[in-house]
Amino acid sequence: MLALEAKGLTYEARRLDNAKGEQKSETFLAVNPRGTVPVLVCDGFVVRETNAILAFLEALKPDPPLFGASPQDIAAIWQIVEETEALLRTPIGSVTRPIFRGRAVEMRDQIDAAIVKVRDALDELEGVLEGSPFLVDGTLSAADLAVYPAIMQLMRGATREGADTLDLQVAPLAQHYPGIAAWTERVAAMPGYERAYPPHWR
Ligand SMILES: N[C@@H](CCC(=O)N[C@@H](CS)C(=O)NCC(=O)O)C(=O)O
Repeated sequence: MLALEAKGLTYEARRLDNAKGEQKSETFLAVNPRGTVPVLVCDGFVVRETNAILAFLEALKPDPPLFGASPQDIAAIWQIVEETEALLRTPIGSVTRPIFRGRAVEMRDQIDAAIVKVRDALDELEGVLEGSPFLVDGTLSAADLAVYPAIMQLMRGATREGADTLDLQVAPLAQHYPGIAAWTERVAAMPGYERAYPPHWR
């Protein structure tokens, strides 16, 4: 949805509640047999997989580019997009899932191991964002849009009840990672950000 906003495309957002089985309903499985989100439907054409959706939007509306223009920028953006899953989303999920489920105390060993990997990745991002407003070439790109939701997920988890019993050392973000904190504010200032913000995250 952030990419749709960045491209200035209009869309209708539909939220599915997986806990209520909505992603496995007959209606949704007819759209995406894998039952996963996100899914984009454009003029009856269905695209699943976040990165496939981003590539589709880039081809549909090249301006403004989210995947760069020079070979160097294109490579740098794809590198971050590809690495986000392994280096950020997976360890962040290992930290936040137990917190969201109220199981922080019993899952402490898993969280302690994962937060080390998360902080390594955050150190790297901080190094880049100390000297640049966005991750690649000083301009908002798919790299920022891939990393941002993962960081927000981490911060939602780190400020949840129960997280105070842990030693995450990530919140407040501005205290631990001022460059990343300032970058989150720049992303949040983009037009349409409020529209794209998941209502159930508030
Ligand atoms: N690699 C896929 C992952 C999709 C995915 O697993 N989405 C989660 C929500 S973030 C989901 O739908 N989980 C429910 C399920 O797998 O049944 C993508 O980036 O789109």
